[in-house]
Parts: sequence; C-alpha cells; structure tokens
Amino acid sequence: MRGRFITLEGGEGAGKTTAMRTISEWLASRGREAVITREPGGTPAAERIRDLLLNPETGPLTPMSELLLMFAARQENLAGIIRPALSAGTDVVCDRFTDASRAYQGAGRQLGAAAVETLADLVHPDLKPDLTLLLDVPVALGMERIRGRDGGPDRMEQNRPEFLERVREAYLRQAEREPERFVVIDAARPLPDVSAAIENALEEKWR
Ligand code: T5A
Repeated sequence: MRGRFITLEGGEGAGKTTAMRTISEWLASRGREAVITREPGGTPAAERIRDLLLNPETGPLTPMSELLLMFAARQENLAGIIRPALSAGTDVVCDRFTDASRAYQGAGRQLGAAAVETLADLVHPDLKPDLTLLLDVPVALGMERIRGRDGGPDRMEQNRPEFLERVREAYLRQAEREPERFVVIDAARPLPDVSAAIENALEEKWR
C-alpha cells in the first residue's frame, strides 16, 4: 500500500510553518512514519534551484522560466524523495506542490492553466495528493505577518498585492473544483484554532 500524500498550500504569511508541525505530530501520534519535504526544494539539486528562484539577486525571470524551474525542482523531489517514500508505504507531507504552480505561475504570472497542466501531465501524470490543506488568509494580513522577518522578503515575496490577490483567488477556485481533495482552512484565526482545524481535517479524512 502506498503512503498518504498530503500537501500544504497557501499565500505568503499563511502560517505553513506551524501547520507542517501540526500535521507531522498528528501522523506521529497515529504511529505513521512520515517524510517531510518542500517545494521548490527537497533534494540537494532542488534546493539549489530553490535558491535561484527565491534569491532576490537572481532578479527578474520570464514567467515561463520560473514555471520550468519549479517543475525541474519538482521532478527532482518526486524522483529523490516523494515517489520512493510513497512506494515504501511511508507518508509524505509536502510544503507546496503543483497547486502552487497553478496559483503563482498560472494565475499570478498569468501564464494560464494550459502550460501548468501540460507540465503536470508530463512530470506526474500518475500522482496527485490525497489531501491538500489550503491555508487561506487575506493578502494584507499575510503581508503584515511576514513584514520585518529576518533577511527581508525573498524574490517571490517582492510581488505586488495584485499578484497575491490573483494567487489567492486561484487557490480558492482550485479548491472549489476539487472539493474531495481540498480542505480550506481559515488561517486568519489564532494559531491554536488553525491547528485544531487542521487536526479536524485529518480526522475527517482518515478517521
Ligand atoms: N512557489 C512555490 C511558486 O511560485 N510556484 C511553485 O510551484 C512553488 C512550489 C516559496 C515561494 O515559492 C513560490 C511560493 C512562495 O512564494 P515557501 O517556502 O513556501 O515558498 O515560502 P513562504 O510562502 O514564504 O512560506 P513560509 O515557510 O515562510 O511560511 P508562511 O506560511 O508564509 O509563514 P510562517 O508560517 O513563517 O508565518 C509567518 C509569520 O506569521 C505568524 C508566524 O508566527 C510567523 O511569524 N503567524 C501567525 N500569527 C498569528 N496568527 C496566526 N494564525 C499565524 N500564522 C502565522
């Protein structure tokens, strides 16, 4: 039996750090072995692609290059971490996956759905998450939360609010299209409430 594939999504400042911990602890409390990974990133090569994508020194990239680099990193993460773990029956919790490309490059960068879906069909035609938790937070609140963080904004966080509004809308539309896979969590609430909602979603899925 393959492991469970859980992904976490959301805009900037949604609170994914605490959410990842909540998911890991929930799985551990049920005696499930889980591998934690992130996108872009995961393997050494994918982490180098991540640095290229997020380091402000990279400067502007064409939206198509950005999308291709996201999928190059994804292919490495799939081959090196995600697929081997799932095949061994180990659960995988991934901080962002292809829904982020749909939201950020497809909608945010306005590349459109077709380019993203073409690459998704090429890179993982056989695989999609069993559960996607979408931490939804108003753009202004998310930006407020990350303001003043050490090191300043990364290359993606430098995007304008209009971009982030398109990202948020695209995530919510994707969740509406796939209600059996997505659970939308109101991440504007205090952290303990967000954690409780995540635990509820996991209980509902695998009671
Ligand atoms: N990307 C990624 C694409 O464009 N396309 C793709 O295909 C993929 C895979 C990297 C970037 O790459 C883009 C999206 C991203 O821009 P990332 O590493 O996930 O992705 O980067 P971030 O979105 O910046 O994620 P973070 O790990 O920084 O997490 P969050 O969720 O932004 O922020 P977090 O958890 O650190 O919280 C921020 C602050 O808010 C507080 C926290 O304590 C923290 O101080 N906070 C709360 N405070 C009060 N109440 C709450 N409920 C709170 N939740 C959090």
